[in-house]
Parts: sequence; C-alpha cells; structure tokens
Amino acid sequence: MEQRSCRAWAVEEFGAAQLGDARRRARLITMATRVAQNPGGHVSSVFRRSAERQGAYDFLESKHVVAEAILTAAVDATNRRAADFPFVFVPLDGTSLNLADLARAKDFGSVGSRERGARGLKVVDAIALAPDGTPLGIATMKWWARGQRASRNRGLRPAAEKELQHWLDAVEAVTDSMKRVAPDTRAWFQIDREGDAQYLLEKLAASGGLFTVRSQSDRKLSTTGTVLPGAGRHPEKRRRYLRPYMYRRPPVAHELLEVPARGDQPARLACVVIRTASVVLHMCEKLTSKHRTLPLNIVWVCEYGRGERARSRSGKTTSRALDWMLMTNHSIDTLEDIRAVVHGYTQRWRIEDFHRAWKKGACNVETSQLRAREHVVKWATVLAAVAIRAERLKHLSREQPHAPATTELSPREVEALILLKRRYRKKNEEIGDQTPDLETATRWIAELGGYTGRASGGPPGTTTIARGLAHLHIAAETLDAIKSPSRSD
Ligand SMILES: [Mn+2]
Repeated sequence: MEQRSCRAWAVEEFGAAQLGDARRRARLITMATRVAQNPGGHVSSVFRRSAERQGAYDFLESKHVVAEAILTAAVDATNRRAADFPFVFVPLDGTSLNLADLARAKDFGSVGSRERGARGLKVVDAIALAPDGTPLGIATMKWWARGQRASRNRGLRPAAEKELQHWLDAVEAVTDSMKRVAPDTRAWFQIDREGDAQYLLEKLAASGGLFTVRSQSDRKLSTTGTVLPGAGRHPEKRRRYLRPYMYRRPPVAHELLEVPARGDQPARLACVVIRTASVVLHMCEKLTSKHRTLPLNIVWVCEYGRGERARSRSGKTTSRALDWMLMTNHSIDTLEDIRAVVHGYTQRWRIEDFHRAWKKGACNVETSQLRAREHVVKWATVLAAVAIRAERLKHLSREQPHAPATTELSPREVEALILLKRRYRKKNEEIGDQTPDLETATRWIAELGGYTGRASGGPPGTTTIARGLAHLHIAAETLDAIKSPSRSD
C-alpha cells in the first residue's frame, strides 16, 4: 500500500489540476497539504505562516482559478482509484451549507425554510466507495444558490427549472467522468427518497450504470408492461400500486441488519423481512400527460415490529422501524444478488458521514468567512477532499486494524505519535519503539483529540481523529524542524 503522508496525498489528489499555470498548481498542492495536516473551515486558522495565508486568499479569490478545475482534479483522482474495481458504490445526496451573510451582500441564496432566512449554498454531491466500503473520494459536486422565491405550480414546471436538474446533472457528470478515466468500472448509484423522481429514474436507467433509489411515495404499476397506443386515457381498473402489490409477495429472506447510531437513536441490529419483485412502473409526464413505463426490480426491506413509534428530539413522532422500498436495476435472481442490493443501500449512509465530517467534525466548512460564492466553492472542494481522506483513515483503521500505521502516516508522524503517546500514556501502559498498527495508531491519535472511549462506547469517530491529527501534525512538524532544520516544504 502506498505511503500516504499529507503531501503525497495532496499531489495524488490535485497534481493534475489544470489551472493554466504551474505555480497555481503548486499553491493548490501546498494548500491541500496544510488543510490535511490541520483541517478547519476558517482560512486564517489553517495557514499558520502569513505568506501561506496570503497565498491561500490570493488563490481562492483569483479569477484565473475556477472551482471546476479543482473539482475535476479530485474527481479524476477518485476515478483512478475506482479503476481497480469492477464497480464502485456512488452515494448521491443533496445538502446545503449555512454561511454567514448578515448583510445579505454576498451572492448566496436562501437555505432551509425561507421563513427562517438562513443564507448559503445548495449542493448535490456524490462520493465513490470501493466494493468493500473504503472511501475513494469525491465523485461530483453541483452547486447553486437558490433564487428569491419558489414559483407556484411546482408539478408543472419542466425539470430544467427545478432543483431536480442539478440531480440530473450530477448523474451525468459522474457517468461521464468515470467513462473518461475508469471506462471498465460501473457506478452503482445509491440514492435516498429525495431521488425518487421520474426524470431521475429515467436518467439513471439510461446512464449505463447501476442504481438503487429508495421509493418515496407509492407508485403506480403498469399491468401491461408496454405503452398503450394513444395512451392519453388510461383505464383506471388496470392500475395497481406498488406497496399493496409488495405486501402480497412472499418473503424471500429474513436478515439481521446493522443500523448505525443516528441522531438520538442508538446503533442497533434490525431484524428485517425482505420481499422482491420485478415490476413495470407506470409514469405520467406531467406537462404532456403522456404515459411512460419503466421496468425495475424491487427489494422491499421491512423491519419487524413496524409501528413501533418514538418521539424524536424535534417532537415529531417518527417510526423507528426501517422500511426501504428499493427500486433497482441490479439483478435480484439469487439471494446473493438481493443481499448485494441491501448491502449497497446501507453504503448510502457513508455520504451522510462524509457530510458530517465536512460540515462539522473535521473541516467545519460552514465557518468559512469567504465573501463570494466562487471562493466558497473552491475552498469547500478542497475541504471535501480532506474530509473524505479522514473518513478513509477511519474506515481503514476499522477494517484493516493490523496494517502498519505507516500505510496512512509518514514516518515522522509515527515517530511523533510514539513520543506523544509515551508522554500521555496511562500508568499501566508500556509503549515500545515499534510502529503501531493502524487501529492502535488511530486510537492514540483520537486520544490526543480527546477520545476516552467512554462517551460513545464505540471506536473513535472522525471528530476526535481530526482533532488528534491536527495536534500530531504540529508535533511532527516541530520534530522535523529540530531534526532536519534546512528542509521545508
Ligand atoms: Mn438526502
């Protein structure tokens, strides 16, 4: 496995950025290295040397540097990693950044409900994961600022005018960039209920990739499987609905599913019953009232004890029970196929983990004080790449606990880690000179970041790891300055 010091990672991630000038590329690599060493959302707190800080501001504010070029470099790096696999999971989701704009003088838009008046940017983004769940990097990002008001007649506006267009663009961008860099790898999109839209399903079906989308509302089924000639008026009697249809299907499997902790709900094992069917969806183009059909496979994952209800923090009554009506174009012929679909959808959670690391834990992108949309997008793209790297480190430490720490840390960082650990060791701990394994190193790093193992009872999370890493990098840098005072990058 490759040596992954921060600088080596930054070169791998951004070394091919097309910025029209080698000095700009060098600046981007230096910036990414520093952010990886010392993640944070506030530009001035990430760069400790004043020349670097000024260089970073110049770079972010330069009109010669377009955000798209930074993104393309990162996405290509992701796809080079993806090329090793027959397929990669691509969770696709939407989120927004809340950004300070008290005077409403910046080119941001409203986020959240309009009454609350929050400002910021909206983004639809995707990440790629290896078949074993290892994060590979950013797969795409589509940014926009919402306009003044929502227009009426939502259902009747063509897709291009809706936010849905950004989802369509994101699918296309992922597909195109993968074709270019990893032509033999298929994307397997994983999308939650937000993505249950006719145009998006059609786009995914035409993309050549695999997809799984969780169904939002009950859908009409076509009983004929073909479009009727002159299908303006569809005979009501022939319609069936997906959910009642699936209820009548016999269970194909009973499984235990690990559900990670979410909000105020602790992690649990869910007992689920799985039913499957191959169906043809009956859809209606709202503008023209034309009927269309889409053949799909359905995997319905439903937890026992449905109806068990809990009051969430917001006071809303929500059902704890898992109920996934998954629409997919993956085969469901064998139990193995069906399990692959269910497992694939559990990987969708990873983009939420990434969003948390990006917005809160490691990178705090929302604390950026940058003044213009384009500057924020550039900065947020670099932070996103760093946040996924942090997720990758977390994942590897859990999945490959016995790999040596040098697979993810530079020798100097390992040296500093051992010195610090010796300093902060518990009374009964004996710390030798040998390189610790990844699991041990990650725990030590997290301990530097305040991890005690008591709060969650689980392995260290991204926040404590990122805090510990920032601490470690300062120590490694100091050690480096003492031991090889002439060298500097
Ligand atoms: Mn979502």
